[in-house]
Amino acid sequence: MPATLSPDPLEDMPATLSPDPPAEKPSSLTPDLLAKMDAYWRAANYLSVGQIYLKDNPLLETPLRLEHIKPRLLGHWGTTPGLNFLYVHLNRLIKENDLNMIYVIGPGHGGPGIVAMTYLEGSYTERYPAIERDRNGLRRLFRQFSWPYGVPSHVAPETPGSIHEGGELGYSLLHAYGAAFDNPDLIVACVIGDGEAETGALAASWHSNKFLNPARDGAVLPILHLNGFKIANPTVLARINRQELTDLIRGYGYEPHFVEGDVPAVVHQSLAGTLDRILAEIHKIQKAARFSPAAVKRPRWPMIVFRTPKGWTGPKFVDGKPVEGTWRAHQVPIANFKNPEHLAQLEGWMKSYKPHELFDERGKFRDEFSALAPTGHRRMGSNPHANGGELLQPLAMPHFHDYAVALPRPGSVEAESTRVLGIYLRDVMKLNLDRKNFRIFGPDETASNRLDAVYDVSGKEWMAKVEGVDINLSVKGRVMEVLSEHLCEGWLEGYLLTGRHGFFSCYEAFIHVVDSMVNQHAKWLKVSRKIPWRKPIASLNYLLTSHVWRQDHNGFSHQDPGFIDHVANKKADIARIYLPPDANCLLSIADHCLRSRNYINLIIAGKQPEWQWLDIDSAVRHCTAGAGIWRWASNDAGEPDVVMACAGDVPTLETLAAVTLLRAHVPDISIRVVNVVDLMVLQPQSEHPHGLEDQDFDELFTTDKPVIFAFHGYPAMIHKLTYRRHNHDNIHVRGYKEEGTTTTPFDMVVLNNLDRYQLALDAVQRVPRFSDQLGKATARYWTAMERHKLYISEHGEDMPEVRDWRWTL
Ligand SMILES: Cc1ncc(C[n+]2csc(CCOP(=O)(O)OP(=O)(O)O)c2C)c(N)n1
Repeated sequence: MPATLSPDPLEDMPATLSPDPPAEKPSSLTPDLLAKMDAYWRAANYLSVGQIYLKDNPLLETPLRLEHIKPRLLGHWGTTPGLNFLYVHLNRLIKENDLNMIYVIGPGHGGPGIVAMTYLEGSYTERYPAIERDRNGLRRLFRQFSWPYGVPSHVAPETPGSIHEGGELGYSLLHAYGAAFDNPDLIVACVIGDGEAETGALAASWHSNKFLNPARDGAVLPILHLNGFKIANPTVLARINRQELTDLIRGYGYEPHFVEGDVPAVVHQSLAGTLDRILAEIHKIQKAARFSPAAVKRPRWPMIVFRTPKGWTGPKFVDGKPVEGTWRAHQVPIANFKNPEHLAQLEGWMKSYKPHELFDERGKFRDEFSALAPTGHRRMGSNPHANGGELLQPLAMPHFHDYAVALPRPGSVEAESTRVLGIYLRDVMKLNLDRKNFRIFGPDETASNRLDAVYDVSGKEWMAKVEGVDINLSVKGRVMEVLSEHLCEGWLEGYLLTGRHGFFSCYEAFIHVVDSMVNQHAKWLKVSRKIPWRKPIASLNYLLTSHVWRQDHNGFSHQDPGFIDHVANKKADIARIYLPPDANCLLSIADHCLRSRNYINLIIAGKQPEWQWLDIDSAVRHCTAGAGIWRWASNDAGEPDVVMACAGDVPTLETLAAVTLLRAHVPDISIRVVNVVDLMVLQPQSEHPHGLEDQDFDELFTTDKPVIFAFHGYPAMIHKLTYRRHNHDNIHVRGYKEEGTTTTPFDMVVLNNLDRYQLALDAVQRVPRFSDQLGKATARYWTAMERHKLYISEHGEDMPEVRDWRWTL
């Protein structure tokens, strides 16, 4: 579906800025409104400081004493007043314009601020009725913060209105864009810490504007929170000159609007005016795009540079050292309350917000101020987009059996598993085009991973320039391709967290780029499960292909199956790992994963032509069980000499080839072949819900026979999963041991001792009754190895007996 126009008008646009662009002009908040908004901000700041410091005396009705102070002071003040200031102003914008808006906070350590704001607007108490809107509620609100079994210091899943924890900096803008995709009425205000902006993920995130279509998607309003400092250092963006910063932001395709200062009244006016102008600009962009979607152009979206002091309104000096406007404001500006001056200073600081003006005698936020907040779902703490499960609609799914590879018997047909899956995904896409709730993500690899059938129904989203040579680019694409695993992951997370579905395909080795992001998402899911009001969201589905065993052409850099280990460390109620041995199993697994909720599903499958083993009915049975004896490949009649186990497509092939070798050379050997498709069946039931009961495990693997286990990943994983099983001492695992290079596919398995000759030798070696044959078997092995090495050196490809091998038993 090639795009026929170039939607990018920015390419030739000269920068028109003067060397020192003027700050935004003040606007016209009435004095009354300004005073009330300032009071609202003071209330939020008061509650933020209260949460960090106090366990009692929330309204300072008696002089502050040591016993009112928390014994452990945990929290971050520095970013909080800025976040609060922005929230108050976004509230005005929402209310005056009836906006559908959510707030993503990059510096998630500003948690006390968002808790305070959602408390003031009432969202918090609706989710947590014990935190009432009176003196008792305030006391509990303060006490629970960063308190054992209370609430975390960050904008956590517990925080109403949040889709972004922000503990690990770098992903705010990605989550914001993910939320905005396919949500045309939504505006996502996204605060980016100026420290956060130094991360690689955030630096690349600005380019998300080349993938957002104003006709179809919502808007993201990036707000760079230029408070100048990180924990202990200045930030880069605060120490380049204004023109350089402007050029950088314009270079990313945004129009910066500067709001700066440290005099609240001035900044209030400036921000209000700027937000009004920006909203008008957003509406203008959207109106133009929606008026003629076919001619949509990439706009220059507005963004805000919000330069205010770190720790604004906090203590200016503590112990003679400057705090407000410095890195010292980052966490807890005043500590060590053994010093009586500090107690007085904290009390003075808190009283500077004039709490008695803000809260009535019962501790309730006064109506004249609380009336400033939006109501119902318009409150950012109650917007259903920030609790995506509330909006989640199941996908319309094709019947996956219809895409099955037909095979008369095991090993009689070859197919590329991911290509088969691609046709199925094409139809998942097609069936959900109207619902606008499914996207496919990949770092420039959708076609390489053989999923290109999806382009028949949806192009690749692209708002930048299009040239004649390009194919499948479209301003309406639902396939998201950008060479950044960070961007793919972050967009997908944002998309899922706001109640939609997605699928991420990636080269196996490079998914590690997002290891840490996966950690964060897994943590989010784990915590969310225990929060009754957080509704389940669609699972995060990975297809890892172009995997370790078939990266022979790209070499060592592309060979790493360690993501399995990474995901396996996650909580059992989150992590699922599947190794379908063929296309029909892959279909069955993918269908299951797309229907599942709240999981991280890891699927690993090859894209090369491979022998197919199971017809679709057998595949469904096998995948439902998670592991099973392949009777057609076994001859054990219930009492094997050896169990040949395998997990992963290439290990399955090598195992079956080893079986044919053994049956040829050791005619009376009795072999059982067990294939594992759901890796977590290996764990005990007590550890993972998919874990087999011990008795079922023993029925597959026996209690006393040697198990030669050929595994896709690092061998230690199998030992880790099975160490409590009866037969563990007898499980001998072959897998990837960090040997690789640019070589033939078969040499890859040879280098790692996962090859059929090795597996066959292992079997003979481990069965006591064949000890007299070990010498001959070992000689056979070395002869085969010599033949293999000589052959590939001379011919550059694998031996015919390997290339042409097929299942004949
Ligand atoms: C990826 C990552 N690295 C390091 C940290 C530790 N850390 C927490 S806050 C912070 C400074 C953040 O600065 P900024 O983004 O400017 O936020 P603000 O100044 O508004 O607090 C750092 C380095 C982190 N949370 N995440």
